[in-house]
Amino acid sequence: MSENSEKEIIIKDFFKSNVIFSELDEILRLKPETMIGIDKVSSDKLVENNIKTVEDLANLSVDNLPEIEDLLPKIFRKWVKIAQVIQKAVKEQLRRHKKLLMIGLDNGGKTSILAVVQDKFSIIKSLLPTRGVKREKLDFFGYPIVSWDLGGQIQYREKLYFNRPELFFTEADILLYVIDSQDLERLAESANYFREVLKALIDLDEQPKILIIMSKSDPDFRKSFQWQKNVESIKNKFDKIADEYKQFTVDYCDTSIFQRETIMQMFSIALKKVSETSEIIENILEDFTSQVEGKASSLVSMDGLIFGSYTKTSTDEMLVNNTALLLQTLSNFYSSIGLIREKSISLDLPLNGFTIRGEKLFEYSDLHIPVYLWLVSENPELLQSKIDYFRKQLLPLINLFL
Ligand SMILES: Nc1nc2c(ncn2[C@@H]2O[C@H](COP(=O)(O)OP(=O)(O)OP(=O)(O)O)[C@@H](O)[C@H]2O)c(=O)[nH]1
Ligand SMILES: [Mg+2]
Repeated sequence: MSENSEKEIIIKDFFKSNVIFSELDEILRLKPETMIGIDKVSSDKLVENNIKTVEDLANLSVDNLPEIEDLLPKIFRKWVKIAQVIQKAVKEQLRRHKKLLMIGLDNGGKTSILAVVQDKFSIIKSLLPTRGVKREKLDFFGYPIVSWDLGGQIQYREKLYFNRPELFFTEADILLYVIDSQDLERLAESANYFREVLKALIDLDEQPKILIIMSKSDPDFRKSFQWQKNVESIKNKFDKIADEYKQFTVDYCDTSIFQRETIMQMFSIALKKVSETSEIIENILEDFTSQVEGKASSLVSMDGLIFGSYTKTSTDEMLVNNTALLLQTLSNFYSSIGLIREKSISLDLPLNGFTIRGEKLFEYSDLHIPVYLWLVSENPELLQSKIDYFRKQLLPLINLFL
């Protein structure tokens, strides 16, 4: 049993046995009567006094409790103290997860991006607008990440998020702000929403890493002049807003749900921004590339997370990363029809005079996700003598990536 689930069971012990919750943070929104020792009548009294949830109870001060008819102060104080213990345990638990906030106008493509990253392609065409906030554990990269997908319809933007910003915008590690690159008519509306979000973050003294995603940059549209114009307008507008609030720097990525690799690359950039070890990984890849006389290298997990790359040009970067992601997709397909996964995957391009090769280095996390080291090289045979040396250096850094 993992440490996480042990703690969860301990928290559950504070509640009556018929209480069911699937997500940790639901606990704080439960009614007081769900706690052991609080009867329905007393709970109703609390609710009448605006103490509607475990969290409301925890937020009271034991030294300054309101007077509630028929409720002994001694008992009331005990409940508050227990609620505070629960609140602390839940918050500690949640903090261990990286929190990923997905924000943007309705219809922007937030929920679709989260579906693609989890390979849930079949749900995309039946997606409805997200109602309120949808929290989900991304059981994907092997790291503890919780996504908070904030439905972008106007009623939530106006009535929910900014009334209690502390419930939504605190302790986020990454903010992905999604703008529909095909819908410039709503650019001003989106920019205003973004500004409101930044203001809320500043008020709360929060500073997540921010990535602006220009969604719906589909392959055909991306080739058009219109796309270039739209991207330029978006960047102009959002750079200006970021300039107003100096503590934030923003980066841009474009994605399309029709090209999974654009979404994987976007997530890789986002996670690298919060990783403790990504810079060291990239230094090691630089050393590796020079020792094996290669052109470019990249470290990629079998589910598509790019931990780091070393390349001299952006063309080489696209070459190594796109090849890795596409050949790995092929390898996953082979594996799905029962073939044994090869330790080495190679693509020769003799007319261009080089080879792109991926070597399996190790597996990481409880999910045993394989990680491949990719190299673009004119002499791929130089790789073999060095691989063990780099395997040893890279494994601990991958385990500590997030
Ligand atoms: N062409 C294209 N359409 C997309 C893309 N991503 C999402 N869509 C479509 O855009 C629509 C809205 O997508 P959602 O993911 O539900 O949007 P959302 O941002 O979650 O919307 P709310 O939940 O209301 O905030 C759906 O019809 C998707 O199929 C994309 O990359 N390209
Ligand atoms: Mg949605």
